[in-house]
Amino acid sequence: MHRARAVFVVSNKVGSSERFASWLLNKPQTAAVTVNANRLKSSTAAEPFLNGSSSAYVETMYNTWLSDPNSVHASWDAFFRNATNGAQPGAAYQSPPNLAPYSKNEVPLTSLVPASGGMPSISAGSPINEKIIDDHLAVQAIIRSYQARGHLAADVDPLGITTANLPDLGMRAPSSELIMRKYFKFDEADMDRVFKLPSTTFIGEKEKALPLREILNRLEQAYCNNIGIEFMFINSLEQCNWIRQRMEPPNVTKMSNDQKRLILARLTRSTGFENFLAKKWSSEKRFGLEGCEILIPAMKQVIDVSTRLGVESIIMGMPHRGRLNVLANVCRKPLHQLFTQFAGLEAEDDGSGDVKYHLGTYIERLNRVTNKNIRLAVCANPSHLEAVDPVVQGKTRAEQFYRGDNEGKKVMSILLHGDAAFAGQGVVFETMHLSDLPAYTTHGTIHIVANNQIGFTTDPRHSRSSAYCTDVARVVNAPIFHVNGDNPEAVMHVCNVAAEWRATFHKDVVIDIVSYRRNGHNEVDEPMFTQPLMYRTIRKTKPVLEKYADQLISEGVVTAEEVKDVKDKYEKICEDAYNQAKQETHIKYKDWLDSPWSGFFEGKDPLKMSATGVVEETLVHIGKRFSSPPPNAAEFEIHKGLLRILKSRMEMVENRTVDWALAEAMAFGSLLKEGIHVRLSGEDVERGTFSHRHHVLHHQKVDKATYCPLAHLYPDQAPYTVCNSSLSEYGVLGFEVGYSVTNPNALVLWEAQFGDFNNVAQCIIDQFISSGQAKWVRQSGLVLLQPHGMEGMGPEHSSARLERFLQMSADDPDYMPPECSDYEVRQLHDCNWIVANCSTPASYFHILRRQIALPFRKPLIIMTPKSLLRHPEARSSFDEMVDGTNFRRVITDDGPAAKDPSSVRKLSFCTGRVYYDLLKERRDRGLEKDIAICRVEQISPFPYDLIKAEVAKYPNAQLVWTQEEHKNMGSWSYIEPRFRTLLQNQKHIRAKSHSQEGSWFSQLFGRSQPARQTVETDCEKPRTISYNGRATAASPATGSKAAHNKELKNLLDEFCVL
Ligand SMILES: Cc1ncc(C[n+]2csc(CCOP(=O)(O)OP(=O)(O)O)c2C)c(N)n1
Ligand SMILES: [Mg+2]
Repeated sequence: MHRARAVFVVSNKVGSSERFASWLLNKPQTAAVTVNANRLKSSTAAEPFLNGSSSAYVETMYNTWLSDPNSVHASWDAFFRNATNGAQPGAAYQSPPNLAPYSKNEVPLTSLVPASGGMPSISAGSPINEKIIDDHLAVQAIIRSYQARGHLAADVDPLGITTANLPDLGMRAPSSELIMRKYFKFDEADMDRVFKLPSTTFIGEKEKALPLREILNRLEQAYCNNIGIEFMFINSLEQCNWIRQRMEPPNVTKMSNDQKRLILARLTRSTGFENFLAKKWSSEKRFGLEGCEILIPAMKQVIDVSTRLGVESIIMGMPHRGRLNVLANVCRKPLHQLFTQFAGLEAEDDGSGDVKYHLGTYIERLNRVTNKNIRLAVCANPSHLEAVDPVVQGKTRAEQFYRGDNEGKKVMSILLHGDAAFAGQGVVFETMHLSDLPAYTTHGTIHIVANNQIGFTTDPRHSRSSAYCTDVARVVNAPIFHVNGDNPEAVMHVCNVAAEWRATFHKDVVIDIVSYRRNGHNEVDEPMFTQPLMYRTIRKTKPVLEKYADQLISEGVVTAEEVKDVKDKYEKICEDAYNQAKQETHIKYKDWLDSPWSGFFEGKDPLKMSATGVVEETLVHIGKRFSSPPPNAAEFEIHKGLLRILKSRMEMVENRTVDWALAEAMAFGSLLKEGIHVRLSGEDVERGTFSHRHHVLHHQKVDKATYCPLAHLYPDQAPYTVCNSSLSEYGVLGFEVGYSVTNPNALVLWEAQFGDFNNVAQCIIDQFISSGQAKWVRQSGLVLLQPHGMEGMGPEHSSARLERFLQMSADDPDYMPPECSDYEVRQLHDCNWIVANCSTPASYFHILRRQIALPFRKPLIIMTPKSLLRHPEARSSFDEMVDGTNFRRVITDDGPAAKDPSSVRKLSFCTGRVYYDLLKERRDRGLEKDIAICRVEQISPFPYDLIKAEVAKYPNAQLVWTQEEHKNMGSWSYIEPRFRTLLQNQKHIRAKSHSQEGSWFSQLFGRSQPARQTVETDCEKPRTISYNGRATAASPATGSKAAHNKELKNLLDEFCVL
């Protein structure tokens, strides 16, 4: 608010009724038409429409008339002619012909005539007095002014300070006079004149006209009391009227006694909870809600109304402030579970856990007010403020999707924000921009800002350049309600309206609870260091519970005894839970899960993976459908280039081969057939950045007529969604994380336009994808498709920064897991994510399908190709995809080198597209017998078992890792220590396997070790692996094509050195 307020020269605050009365005092009149007054020779008193604000207009008209009398309206022409011809004062004006019938005017004109002022009276049929029109226009302008800018004068700050650190505390919002009335002058005598109300106001309720005094009174009440509303920027008149209808009529915020008692009870719990924690754990950080305790009753009110209007499930995201209180009093999470978080107990289950004010929860319970069942989830979130916003939206969208809730009537989201973070974090904007996109909308989010007018130690004037912390919401036309957190009834009214708004228009809405922070940023912080004056005021401010209790006692709604009784009862509840918590010996992370997958894990062997190959008939069916134009091809005209693409696809199907796009379509299609929902999201994914995918065919003559073949493969298939996203990485990737955690039986993929851009979403990658399961026991099978490859396209179109993903892989480089039959699945089970760089379409097909074949879910990061999409050798046969085939973590050489391995002089490992460069070079130089190439398709978790066998197969070969990335990038720093471990371990394993067969294995896995192949080598000293690739660099790729080619040549030359 600081900016809005600072714009005006503020005067000492007076009561709202005095406030508007003060500016009604008559000011000296200024001369009406100054420049040409003499020439007009007409008295302004006798021509009253020349007064005040219209003078500039009259002057302009006069000057225009002087240059060309025909250029002004006939009425002005007559007036100026009469005036310059010396008409008597008051006689110059001649009314223009009446253009509109008066039938709609239900107020007799005579009643609108001013009681005094010496104007001629109106009799039926006589011309309308100009002053009446002007005054009406002025009143209309004032009404509009209140509607548009009343919020600037509203009394929404419980501390009554303009900004947190203004020295002259006690300053209040600028008066209504300055904001709404500056350009309109009325006398005290005008106050009792009746004015007809325009159709754009509802202050009159059933009355069509009101005295000016009452008009102003009601406008003050509606717009300048404890609620400030921003809504006039909304483009829809219907929506503006809807808000006016709910905010303008007198007494709209009035509550029944029962409602007041309910607010008091909820406020008692909210306050009591923080007090209890403060008493028991005085030096623990909990980011308490003190100063904004009304947040809890506010959320409950939003939930009550939304439930009454049909919502059954609410997904919430919120930051640290008041989070424990929300879990306790909004979600009703068992208090003893909350209290055990303070006890420093060990966890019973796996994971590294998170601090207590980040954990999520999921609760299904009866809403006692509406008597309906409701599901409430608070998403776990990281410290990174606002990062959870898109995740909540994705989860909400997914839940709506699975329930078939296409309009968002059953599932909705609530996002809570801090004032500083809401204004400062760009992801808020990105999330807002998803709110109305067809494949991302959640049909309206209720945003609640716990606006304590401070961010850690920073005042608003230093933390934002906008008037309000909520200005970001204006971009999506969301109405914004600023409300004084110390007026509980005003807060509840705003919550009612916001919930109804969401249910009516299914659009975002913002409730900005202006409040304060009674303590420091956390309970051990000293706020007086930085905000001494603000905190002096805070110390003098009574807690809202006390204020409200006093109010209700004085109104006779409750007695002091009742107030005490409610307080004592809650304290007893807390005390009992505290004692129960003391009995606990362990905490369970599972108690804090925000997305339980009921039924998914039950009865499953956690190490049993289903097959990923598919019967040929299915491949053919999907291939043909995917290669065919729309069924109504005669009418549906697609682009000629696409016809060619479809034709070549069909030829591939007939030849039992696939390219990248076809393999992807077959993976998606076969999963859809199996009832797995597939969703592919990202920038331009429908066509594909590289124009290879074409999942949506566009009619060339009919706008918006499209056809998506994969959505029409089988009559009973699962739904397929492919959607171009907004140009956002952070927001959209967060969204897909949320979508992916909702249901394990879905393949959710996000594709970066180029992998290079994934770092814009780094926070989501770090905070949710790589660490989410460890922190919150929440699994996600999300797939990140990352176009990657050094193809001379410069520093920002080459590298998905594979090294970063690998660095975050949590497998220990010094530990080589023992071999066993289910090695692959065990490794996958234990890793935090999978990182792969596939070199063949079949590999891509299998790894996508494996995501669903796994008995658990892990994120999958795939480096995907660019030039390989069309590379003639990057094709796979159906033979590599049919029943009985599987994902090959490592693709070994099967050429001449493999026929005589002991003669091979070099074994080069590599991953991804560089394989094709190596293949060509080896062929061109006739080195196929001398160099073996082994492709590592799954880089992490590192396939020790397969690589070990491959190393052993070529006992006399030097070992090399060839990569196209720079040395400090790509896979080298990941694979090098693992190769070292593997090469050292070979001897060690063989020695151990004779003496202690099975013992350490059974300790680890609880059963005896399966038979395994031991590899004999002649090496006494461990072999080593050397590096072949680009040198280290700061930038991922050169911008010079020549330098690129030179670098590539060097690495290929080096590759061939024997
Ligand atoms: C992205 C990010 N940057 C910085 C921080 C450190 N930080 C934690 S709380 C906080 C202040 C937040 O202020 P506000 O949003 O107003 O919430 P409040 O604490 O006042 O409720 C900051 C800067 C963070 N958690 N996340
Ligand atoms: Mg704040």
